[in-house]
Amino acid sequence: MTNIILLGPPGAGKGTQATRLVKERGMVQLSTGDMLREAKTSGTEMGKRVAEVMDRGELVTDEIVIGLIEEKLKAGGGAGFIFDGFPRTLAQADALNALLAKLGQKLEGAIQLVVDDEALISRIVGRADEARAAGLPVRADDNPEVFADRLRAYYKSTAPLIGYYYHAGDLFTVDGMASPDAVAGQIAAILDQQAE
Ligand code: B4P
Repeated sequence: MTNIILLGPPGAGKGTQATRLVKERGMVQLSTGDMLREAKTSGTEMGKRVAEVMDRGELVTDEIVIGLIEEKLKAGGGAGFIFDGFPRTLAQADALNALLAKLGQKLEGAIQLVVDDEALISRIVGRADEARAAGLPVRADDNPEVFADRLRAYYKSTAPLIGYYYHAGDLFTVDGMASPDAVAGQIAAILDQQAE
């Protein structure tokens, strides 16, 4: 089993790369963003609380997110889990280590996608424009004002994870400014090297 984290700011391409890894390697994507968007549409009290927080560009509580991940981990991970957008805080990182240990598993690495802030903003605006043009729903948090708050939350709560995984000897860095194919190539090289 190869369990990896895709780490990076909002719009870095974590979801894009995770989708490819599912197709190409039979891994299982655990996207907390997708899980929370699903919870938002459920109409439950929890879903309503989640919607308010996400639409402001803030982070949902560790308790909710860790609970969602724990449930999915129990279902099994095929060739391995891809953690997409999780962990986003140090408490979530500690919880993930404990959950994997309980299953007799471990993490092979955290792959950091490095993208500069300007490119992130233009990707998010681009995604919203594409959805609008196709008549699809636009994510409530994909607008420049909320995006600034998402980025602030990233630097405050999630960026410290880079040091956390670096000190654990688990950090790999890829150039997330490259094309999606080139980014996928860099990730494949890391995974193949780890498998040797
Ligand atoms: P997420 O759903 O995780 O959203 P994201 O970080 O914005 O997306 P991602 O990095 O996956 O970008 P994507 O591939 O889609 O989180 C949304 C919200 O949920 C958070 O703000 C928070 O409120 C909540 N949340 C989620 N997880 C949480 C947690 N663990 N704890 C607490 N709260 C949590 O790519 C974006 C765009 O870029 C796409 O349009 C894509 O086509 C384009 N793109 C991708 N790669 C590219 C490349 N190489 N070159 C050019 N464009 C590229």
